[in-house]
Parts: sequence; structure tokens; C-alpha cells
Amino acid sequence: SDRFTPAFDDKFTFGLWTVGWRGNDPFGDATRPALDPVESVRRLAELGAHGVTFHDDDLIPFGASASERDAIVKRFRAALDETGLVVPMATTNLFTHPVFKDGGFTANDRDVRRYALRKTIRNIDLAVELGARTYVAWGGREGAESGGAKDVRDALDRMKEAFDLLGDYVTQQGYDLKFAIEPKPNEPRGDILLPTIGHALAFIERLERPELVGVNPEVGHEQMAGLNFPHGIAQALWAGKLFHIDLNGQTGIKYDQDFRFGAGDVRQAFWLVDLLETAGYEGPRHFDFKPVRTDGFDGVWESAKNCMRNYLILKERAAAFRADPEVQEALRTSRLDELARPTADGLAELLADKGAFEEFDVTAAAERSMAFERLDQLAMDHLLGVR
Ligand code: GLT
Ligand code: MN
Ligand code: MN
Ligand code: MN
Repeated sequence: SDRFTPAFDDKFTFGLWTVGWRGNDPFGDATRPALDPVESVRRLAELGAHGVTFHDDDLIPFGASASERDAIVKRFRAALDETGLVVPMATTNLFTHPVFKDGGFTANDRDVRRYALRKTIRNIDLAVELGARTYVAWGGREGAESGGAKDVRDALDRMKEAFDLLGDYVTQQGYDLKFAIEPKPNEPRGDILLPTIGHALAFIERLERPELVGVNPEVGHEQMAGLNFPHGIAQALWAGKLFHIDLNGQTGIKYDQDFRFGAGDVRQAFWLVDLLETAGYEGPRHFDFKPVRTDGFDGVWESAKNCMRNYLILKERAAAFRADPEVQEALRTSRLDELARPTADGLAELLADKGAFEEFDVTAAAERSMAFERLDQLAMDHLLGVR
């Protein structure tokens, strides 16, 4: 072990479905056998993780009887007690079973929507029982492949209705649980509703209890839309809505690659860690990745370990960048301190200031270099470990 070996307080968490992914994709069958969730808990604890998260069906096979369910939960809880791992988040599988082929909360079929809500409520009870404070909602099947198939305004009414009902439920039960919507632009649907962080943030403000709902952005999902992930995270933080985060790797606009964290766009990963560590984000650092299907369990545990390792390496690199006196000087030269200053002391002050307009030297202002190239190379030097 070295300084990049995680500790419990680093708050690294993993979905059971990540290390448990068997490698089945649209073109090929599973390449690995199923993994017992209890084995995952033990292995992740050995690697230094803080907790695990799950979909109802990751833990309890779809259609299990009540007695099977009780036995599974009991055994899982014993593994948590034995290892000290916690369950900060849980979620619902509203995408695997064919009944959800047209969605859960926004399926055109009303009975499917009612079933999706009841399935969610049932797992909320278990999530709370296991100590979760966040409930993720990834609406992967909420969408369409063709224009006439979905009235998007009606679908958004139904989506709002779903979150309003779930908000009523947790409030009535007195649960200390908040929801985190996970945006994704496409895959498995041709187009998914609430495709980006921005769409989700705007949607949340229309809910009856907006304070109960935030976002769970995933690195690769925003990058699939060509967006800058750290910018999206900054806006979620600015709105007070970063309730949870899915860390992984993606290289540009293509299928959802779900690489281990740090693989993919390493520059965005650097700025992301810099942001999370300096903005005071206190939630779990949750990894939602898929160990490549070419590898056996060796690669599963190697990649799980390295999600955490890469986070800690980037954390060290970002801290070195911030602590470097030359960087601090470069930040001042690029006038980041000026951006942090209010633009005016109110409207009257702005209108009265001739220097702001009538006497403003636009030519001189236009000629001032922003000096961003030097600043960025300092970041690169730190990221690449040569400073
Ligand atoms: C699924 C999806 C992920 C979501 C999970 C939560 S399920 O694996 O691809 O991005 O975070 O439902
Ligand atoms: Mn993904
Ligand atoms: Mn995924
Ligand atoms: Mn995810």
C-alpha cells in the first residue's frame, strides 16, 4: 500500500452492478460468471471502499418470494456489519424487465407507470432500512425512438407526478431521504428524457417539493452529449443540487463506455477532482463503471482498485496545482480574483460611473492578454507529474 491506497474516510462507493457486470452487451453474451453481492462487499472492503449501492434487482432477483427476499437481505446486512461498509444510496431497476420497454414513470401504459412507482416505493423502504440517504433515479427507458411515440409534454407531466408522489411518500413516512435524478442523453432509448444536467435542474424546479430532489450526474453521460462535465458539476453545485455523483471514464461522443475513473478524458477528470475537492462536496465518490468484458475477475478488482487510485492521484495533483506559488500568480494574472468580485455596487453606481462606459478605454481593454495558455500549461505540468 502507498499514499494512493484509499481509506474509509475517502468515501469511495461502488454500485453492486459495476463489479457485478457480467460483460453482456448488445452484440455479445456474458464473459464472466455472476458475482455474489456478499463477495463484492468483502472484496470492496478489502480494497478500502466506504460503501456499496444497489438496484433492488441487483440484490434480490426479480420475482423472488418474500422469504427469499428476507434471507438475502439478512445475509447482505451481515456482510455489511462484518466489513463496516455502508449503503449511502440505492436505486430501482426500471429498465431490464421487458415490462419497462417503453419506460417506467413515463411509459404510455398507465398500469406500467403504477407498477414502476410501487416497485420504487418498495425498494425505498429497503434503502432506508439499510441506512441510505440518497435515492437515485436513472430513467434510462424514459424516452423514445420516434416523434409520434411520445408526447413529451405529457411525459414530463407524468415524470413530475412520479417525483411528487415519491416526495409525498418519503414525507409521510418521515424518511430522511432525498432523490437524485441521473441524466443521460441516449442509450438504451434513442433519446432519453431529461438528457443533461441542465434539463434535470430545470425540471426539478417545477416539482412540488424541489428541495427533496437533486442530481446524480455521470461523467460519461454528459460527455456523450459533448458537454464539459466539470462545468455541469459546477452548475449543479451552484444550484445546491449535487446530491450524488457517478464517476467513470468516457472518450468523447460515442456509446456509453463506462471506463474506470481516470480513463477517458483525463483533463476533465483533473478539473473535476479539483472542483469536488475545493468546492466542499461532501457526498460519496461513487464509481459507476463497467470492468472491460475482455478481462476476468482479475480485471474487475484491478479496475475497481484503480478507480480509487486514480481519484487519489488526481486529488494529489490538483492540490499541488493549487498550492504552487507560480499557479497562484498565474491565476491573478488571468484575473480569476476579479471574476470573483461583484460587477457593480448596484445599478445606480453602475449608471453613474463614466469610467464604465463614456470614458472606458475599450482598445486598451481589448489588448490585455488573458494569459490562459501559461495557466493551462502549469495545470498540464502538474497533471502529468513533471512539476
Ligand atoms: C445503469 C446505468 C447507470 C445508472 C444506474 C442506476 S443503472 O447501469 O447505466 O448509469 O447510474 O440506475
Ligand atoms: Mn454510463
Ligand atoms: Mn451506466
Ligand atoms: Mn450512472
